[in-house]
Amino acid sequence: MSGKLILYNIDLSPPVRTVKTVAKLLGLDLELRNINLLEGEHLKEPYARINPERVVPTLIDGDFIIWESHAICAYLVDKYGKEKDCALYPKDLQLRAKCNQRMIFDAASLFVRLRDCSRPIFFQGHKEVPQEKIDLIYTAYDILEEFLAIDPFLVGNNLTIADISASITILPLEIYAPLKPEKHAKIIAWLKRVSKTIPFFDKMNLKCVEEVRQMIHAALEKNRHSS
Ligand SMILES: N[C@@H](CCC(=O)N[C@@H](CS)C(=O)NCC(=O)O)C(=O)O
Repeated sequence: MSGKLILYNIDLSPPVRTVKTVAKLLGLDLELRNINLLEGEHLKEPYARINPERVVPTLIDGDFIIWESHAICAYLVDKYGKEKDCALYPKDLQLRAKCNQRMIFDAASLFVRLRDCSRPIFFQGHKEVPQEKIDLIYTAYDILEEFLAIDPFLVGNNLTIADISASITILPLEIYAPLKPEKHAKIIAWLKRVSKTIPFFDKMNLKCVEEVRQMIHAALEKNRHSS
């Protein structure tokens, strides 16, 4: 390694926690540099120069800069994974293609639905989450149930970075659209399986999700009382 890996961080961000989870599974140390999103630190220099998309996380490895949590995780496994870590991002081309597809589902469907509920509450003073947005989350859950119809994980029998990213997105999505045991039994069982497979999963995530839940409720309350 050319030096310490630097990760631009905010604990409350699911994509950041995904990268931290993968790095920890690989036994990598990260130097965390906190970015205060609520104060707009990510929109200004010097961060805006490092990452023109102005989102976290961003990873710096020597003179190499990469952002987008899924791309970061794939890079970390490819570059630093040992023999025992290979299954996290399968080398078999078809399994890898499926893993990429599931990660893009997380980035383009699950995370976007989460962002579309949260941003208007924190940045546009919205007083409630429209039912259409909640319905869209439930549609994404239905698709995920189908992904999990046969195999225990999103790509066959082993945990991959697709499971890590999607499960970490689902936890806060549940604040808006709770999973229903009668409809989402496979997702519920899969979340338990992921948390059992990653010994620090609950510790890494549950407190942060609770904090986000309280922030959302407080922001909604404040927005409802302002004219
Ligand atoms: N698909 C990206 C999403 C990154 C993202 O949107 N991160 C949020 C924090 S959870 C952010 O930086 N938001 C700032 C903004 O939207 O202004 C990833 O997985 O890294």
